[in-house]
Amino acid sequence: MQKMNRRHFLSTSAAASAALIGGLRQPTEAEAAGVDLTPGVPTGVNSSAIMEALPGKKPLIKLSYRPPNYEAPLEYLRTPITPNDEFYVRYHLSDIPNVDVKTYKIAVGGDGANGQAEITLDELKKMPAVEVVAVNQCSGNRRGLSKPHVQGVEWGYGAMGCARWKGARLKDVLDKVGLKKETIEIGFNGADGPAVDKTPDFIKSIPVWKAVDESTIVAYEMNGQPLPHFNGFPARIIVPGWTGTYWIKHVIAINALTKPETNFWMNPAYRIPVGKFPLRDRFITQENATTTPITEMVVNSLITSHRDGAKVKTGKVTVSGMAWDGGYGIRAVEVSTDGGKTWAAATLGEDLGRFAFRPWSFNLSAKAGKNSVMVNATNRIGQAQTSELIFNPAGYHNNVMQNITLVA
Ligand SMILES: Nc1nc2c(c(=O)[nH]1)N[C@H]1C(S)=C(S)[C@@H](COP(=O)(O)O)O[C@H]1N2
Ligand SMILES: [Mo]
Repeated sequence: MQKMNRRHFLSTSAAASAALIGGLRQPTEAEAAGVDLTPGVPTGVNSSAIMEALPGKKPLIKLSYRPPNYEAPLEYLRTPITPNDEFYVRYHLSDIPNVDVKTYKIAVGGDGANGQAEITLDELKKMPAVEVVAVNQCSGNRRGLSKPHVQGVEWGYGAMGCARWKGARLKDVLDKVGLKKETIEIGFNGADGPAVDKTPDFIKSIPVWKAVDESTIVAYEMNGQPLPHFNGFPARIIVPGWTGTYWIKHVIAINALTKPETNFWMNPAYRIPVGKFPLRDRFITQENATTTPITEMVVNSLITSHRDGAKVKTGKVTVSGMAWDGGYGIRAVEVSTDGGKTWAAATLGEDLGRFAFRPWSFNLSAKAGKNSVMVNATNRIGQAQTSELIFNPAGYHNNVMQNITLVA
């Protein structure tokens, strides 16, 4: 299988933009022949994936069309802010309506609320606005790399992106109704629905302490623009630090709950084994003896400048990428060129806040032949990446240090 080089990438994206007007474009022959879209993902999956542009998007790696699951190729993750038309798309349900802003409203209530309210988009925009730069990463990002192999969408490295989100604080939205002291969780529903009756509606909840955190918002802007349709137009929940599953798109209901939300998407879905990951954020009302909902992201990094096996010239090579975590902030990124025996500090780039991608770069001297490059990020509470996969049945939280080979 041929590697997707820069030239190939540019020519296909130009062709794709030209073909965008008509909606879904046909893959080019080269794409259909199977470029190496997500290095490391099993061959069968790789060969069935193609680059395809959804309306309003540049070509993304298509993993499924109904529901739409499209990940970003490495090239889109080279900047700390991911452009809206390059941002990945993840859905569980196939019936995704085009929301009409004239009739759109969010119903706020639930048995834990003192009252009920309906909030239009205009009203949401009139509330005090806040901005937060935050990484949206699917819990299943890198699932395709899990060994042994697990069920679910075979994501490579690109089920993530980082954007500047603007909206009203969820806390202020909840203040419109007032919370009873018995409230333990805040639940969300979006306008999308299942295409077949047997798929449960996608409803998620978060603990009340996370809901009233000042960084948790109901966003209507992404990078200064209205949210793209496929990223939740006209409004979505942003839960900085936590994986994308809670970031409900096209949100139409926000409910204060006095009992734990029990639907399929809270349990058994989106669960991790208790005690296996070094996480602080707990979701106690959902915990049981063996599993707990996935919450904050684990500290992680990605090399975005080069693919595994990339050809380089001997001498100075600058390797760069992104690092991120669950909101403590990145303290250091280190690189090893001797398989992990010794490590040297990478240079950190612009700090867009503790929830954002932190760019890093490192100059190495490539010698003729194979050059190993390993990367490890550490956050401000001292957590670092793992060298061995922490296996779990859903393939979540894969933060194994990358170890790529550059060939000079
Ligand atoms: N309404 C709705 N919101 C949703 C989902 C969904 O299926 N429906 N999927 C969630 C999951 S699992 C993820 S990872 C993120 C992905 O966000 P994105 O599509 O904007 O990249 O959306 C979340 N919000
Ligand atoms: Mo997800």
